[in-house]
Amino acid sequence: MSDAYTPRPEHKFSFGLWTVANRGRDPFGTEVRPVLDPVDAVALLAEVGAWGVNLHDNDLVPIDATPAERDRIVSDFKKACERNGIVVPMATVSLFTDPVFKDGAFTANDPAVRAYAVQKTMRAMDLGAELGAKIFVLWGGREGTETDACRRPDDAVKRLREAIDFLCEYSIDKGYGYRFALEAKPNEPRGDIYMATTGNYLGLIPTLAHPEMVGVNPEVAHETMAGLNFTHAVAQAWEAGKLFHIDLNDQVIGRYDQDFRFGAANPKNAFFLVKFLEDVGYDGPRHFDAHAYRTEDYEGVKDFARGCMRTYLILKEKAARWNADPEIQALVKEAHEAGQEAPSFAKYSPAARDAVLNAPLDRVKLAARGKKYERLDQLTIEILLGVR
Ligand code: GCO
Ligand code: MN
Ligand code: MN
Repeated sequence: MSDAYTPRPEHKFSFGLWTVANRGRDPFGTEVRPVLDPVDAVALLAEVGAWGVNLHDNDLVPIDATPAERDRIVSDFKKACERNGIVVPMATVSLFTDPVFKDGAFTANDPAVRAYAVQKTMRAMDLGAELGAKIFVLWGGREGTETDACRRPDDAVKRLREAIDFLCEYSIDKGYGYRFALEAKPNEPRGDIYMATTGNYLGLIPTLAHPEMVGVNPEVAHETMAGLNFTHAVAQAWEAGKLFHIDLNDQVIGRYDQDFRFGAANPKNAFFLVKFLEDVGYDGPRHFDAHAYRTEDYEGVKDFARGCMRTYLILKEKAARWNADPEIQALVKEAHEAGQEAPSFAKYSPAARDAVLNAPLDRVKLAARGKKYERLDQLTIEILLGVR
């Protein structure tokens, strides 16, 4: 049965191979689910109605595969994607799993490790291009420290820039047409990661050689772990023209990296996020970087994946309802009205300068106005709780 909450290709819902094939290992316990072959993961995603699958190089091709093994695996995977009508919108690289990256990848102190990280990324870009990916995510999970005795943090920034600049040139050289999406995280697996927030990357990007090729991939859990407002980070990225990709999941502030099903922890925050993405017309992939509870078998993984997409679509409908609600819209309109005659300072001129300097703005009268946000928020909650 299909309804308004049935995922369709135009919704651009994608999952990482590493998300649905996540086997539930954690620092205290072993895997609880059997290995899921990438080919079977693609079939699972098609079954639940997803549009795309994303992958790290080594989600698909083992790090020590021979060239012949690699080609066979990639060819089987491509066929599975075609058979199931699943696309590969984004590719990425694991610069965190192998022990070689214990001191970082692009920022490691050993120049040979840094070169290996760049080489591995170039090969992952080849793989992604072969599968049709146009977005390349870089998540520097190991680019950080437990002790700052190891290097000057500004050297890490310089090394990161050097690597990204080189990879942009490689994409141009090969005609891959990639857009790089940089993903921040405050900590885990390192004690502290250098590029802790989306804002850090938005500061780095204008200093790159090809800033037009580079944007961000904000993740709900990552800004939330740091106690920040995720939608604000997304909005700043969007406003800067840098929202190239997004990682949707959920997370309670102050906990370990939870990667919960989208909307599972804080539906109100998820609502404002979906409303923002839909209001501005974000048309990139809606990628779920989350995984099923450790209690689940693969039927539960399907419930998890279906739940991510269904919650997104329910919240999208709630956002449309919010936008169409006359009382809510009247409150929003009223909240934006000028309390007094307000001179414009949109453009500087001697006349505008004098108008602003001489405006008889009454601070006390302006401060006395109630904003009615209690009512506005309550109406929002009532929409979310399904009574409005
Ligand atoms: C994490 C990250 C990763 C990245 C992925 C893509 O917290 O582990 O979110 O899942 O998104 O490695 O580069
Ligand atoms: Mn994450
Ligand atoms: Mn992520």
